[in-house]
Amino acid sequence: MFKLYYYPNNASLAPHFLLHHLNVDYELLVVDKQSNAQKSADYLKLNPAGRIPTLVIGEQPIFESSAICIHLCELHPQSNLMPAVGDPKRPLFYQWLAFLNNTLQAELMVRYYPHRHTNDTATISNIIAAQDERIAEALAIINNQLKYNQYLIGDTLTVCDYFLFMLAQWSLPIEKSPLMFENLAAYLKCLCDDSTIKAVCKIEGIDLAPFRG
Ligand SMILES: N[C@@H](CCC(=O)N[C@@H](CS)C(=O)NCC(=O)O)C(=O)O
Repeated sequence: MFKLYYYPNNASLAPHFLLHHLNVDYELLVVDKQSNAQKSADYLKLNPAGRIPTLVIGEQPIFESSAICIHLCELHPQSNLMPAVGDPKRPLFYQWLAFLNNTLQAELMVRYYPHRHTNDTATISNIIAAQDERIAEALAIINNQLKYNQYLIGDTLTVCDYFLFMLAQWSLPIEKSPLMFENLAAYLKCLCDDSTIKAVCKIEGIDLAPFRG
């Protein structure tokens, strides 16, 4: 039994997609971000970073969404959601997951929590404007990769696609939204028909209509 500490449409979304796709027995435990429950003493025992998500497997808590995804894929190699060791696509899998988690997601975090990156509130709008450009640069790189690839790493779905869908959803309100990139918009529209994405977005109350156009 897996326990996923989550909040709708947060960094728990990619692990949630994965748990659903793997058809494993899992329990969802909401971390009430509105009351800052991610900083409560009990939650900090599981995740000292005080962030969402945390996955608990038996007695073992794991935090960091990409680490959770990799671990779940390793527990379920038959799912083929991560290329096997020795597969030439394996390093590309690491490359793209790192790009998504350490570049695009990191830029989005600054974009949505700008007050954490300045002690002068007058500069917040400048931070947001700068981040919008940096996010657009990352989306352009992804858009280019999708020019000749059905999925991020070729012709099969991997956990990178679930991760990208999560970040694309977060990026929708940004000035140059993912829907303004031709290949990316077409890819996201197709992903909306994925049974896992449909089911999990329904559970988390995420509207897929903007992707469908
Ligand atoms: N690198 C972490 C980031 C997690 C993260 O920042 N989660 C956000 C929600 S999307 C959060 O918990 N924010 C609340 C806070 O920072 O207090 C991951 O990918 O798991």
